Amino acid sequence: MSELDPTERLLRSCRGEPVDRPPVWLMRQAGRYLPAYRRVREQVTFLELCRDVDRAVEVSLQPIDEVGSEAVIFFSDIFTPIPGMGVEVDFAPGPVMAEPIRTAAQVEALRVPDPRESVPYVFEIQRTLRRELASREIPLLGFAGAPFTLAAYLVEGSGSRHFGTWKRMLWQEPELARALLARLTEMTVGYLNAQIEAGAHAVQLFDTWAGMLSPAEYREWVQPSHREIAAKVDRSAAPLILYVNDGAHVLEEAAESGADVVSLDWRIDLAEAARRVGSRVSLQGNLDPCALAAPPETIAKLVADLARDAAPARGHILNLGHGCLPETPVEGVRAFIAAAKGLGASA
Ligand code: 1CP
Repeated sequence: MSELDPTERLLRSCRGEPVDRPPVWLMRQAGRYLPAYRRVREQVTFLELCRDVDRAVEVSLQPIDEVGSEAVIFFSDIFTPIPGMGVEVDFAPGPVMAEPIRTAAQVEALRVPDPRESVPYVFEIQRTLRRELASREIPLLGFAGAPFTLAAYLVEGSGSRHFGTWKRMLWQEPELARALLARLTEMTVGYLNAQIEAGAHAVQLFDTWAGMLSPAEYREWVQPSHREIAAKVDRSAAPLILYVNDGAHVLEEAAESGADVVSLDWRIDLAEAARRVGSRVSLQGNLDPCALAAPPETIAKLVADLARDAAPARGHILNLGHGCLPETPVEGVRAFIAAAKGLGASA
């Protein structure tokens, strides 16, 4: 097959159409492992960086020039749209709520504003990126946090090992938990559709904490919001990628969410995942981010193994199994992307 441009390659892979080789990008590809990011970050706080259109565009583009990534994810955080709902959030370095959400009155007070008004800079960043990327034919990815993961932080008040307060709420005050998830689902649908309108070629939903539930709990507390989002987001304009961290035990449920792509962490082999999902969805992943500390030859072998294992899937996007870590050697990231690009040459 003749060489596709990176946008066409990504969109075709999402939809399970033939490609010359798998596309490649990395979750958290803009961040502290890059000296160029650290230089920008020294001048501003994380929140300022997310709201500063010029700087956010600059760090979003860094992975293209610095490591050769083939997609751009706009620089932001899953908590960016939350202050617009009336919740005060700070970063230290993860999200911290001034007042954790624990009562019905707090849930009822949550607003679902038009994101174009509450976070206009997000769409300005995306429109600018689309213009910057047009000549390079690089796709732009939008994203949002999934309702379950957002709720976990909102109720707990910050990151946590087990999110015990949030999990107790599921059992002690299920109606309150359901109301919170419903509000977040409505916000997420509007937020993703506004990103698609601003030019995102594809959008990713990050469910970092959904994997801590049993399969039955996942079907009750997670899958309904994924399905509602997949049904209401304009997937004809932009495919939906669903990332469920630690989700090998709920792979079938993720494949039946209505998303176009399921993004997996490294705890499952792509060959097994491909067998289990069949032709329902494409796959994304799934190198352990720590493996980027290996020598370049080892990384090249790991990339070839991932591509081979994922070959029976209807489509595959090469990526990590979770976000790139701050300690990651830049050379390891370059080796990962170079190996992915080399897959076409040997095919
Ligand atoms: O100090 C700094 O420079 C801030 C560190 C940082 C960065 C670089 C945070 C705070 N967020 C981000 C960017 C970010 N976060 C992106 C940017 C785009 C990219 O390059 O991929 C994205 C997509 C996210 C998404 C995100 N934030 C998730 C979901 C994905 C995942 O990694 O699991 C989650 C759970 C968060 C919360 C968050 N924000 C920041 C931190 C340190 C955390 C984790 C908090 C914790 O639970 O410990």
